[in-house]
Amino acid sequence: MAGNRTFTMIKPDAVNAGNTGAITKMIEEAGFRIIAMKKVQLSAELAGKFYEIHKARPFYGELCAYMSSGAIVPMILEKDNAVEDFRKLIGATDPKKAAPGTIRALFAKSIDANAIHGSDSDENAAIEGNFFFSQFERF
Ligand code: 3AN
Repeated sequence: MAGNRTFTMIKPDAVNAGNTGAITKMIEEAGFRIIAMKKVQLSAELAGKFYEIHKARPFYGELCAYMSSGAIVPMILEKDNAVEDFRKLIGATDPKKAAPGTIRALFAKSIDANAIHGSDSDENAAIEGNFFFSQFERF
């Protein structure tokens, strides 16, 4: 059975552009319940830890620099089939390929500054949620 939780972060481009509220509204209107949410800025070192699985990829350095360049809004979300349904809501990694009406089609600027993150599996959703939130920050 598919898990009912996923993890997301609104990225610096979207936070800086003042789109936190509009994106959060789309998330709630799509039926996701916000279990945990905060606004933080990662150090380059912590961004490197978060994206450790991408360490071998050519864009790793840029990705870590970008993700630590400004505030982000991480959240844990709950809904049936959360991981898959949330990936549909955000659209493809490259906003030029993201389906119309998806969060990335509406708000992303480029493949790296692509507005929002969504976990790609139940296992990673749990790891990523635990990276940002303690047991006392979940509702
Ligand atoms: P997604 O976030 O859609 O699961 P991944 O896991 O392939 O995409 O990549 C993780 C993050 O790395 C993306 N959200 C994006 O910000 C960045 N990224 C992916 N591919 C590229 C690329 N070719 N150039 C620059 N950044 C990229």
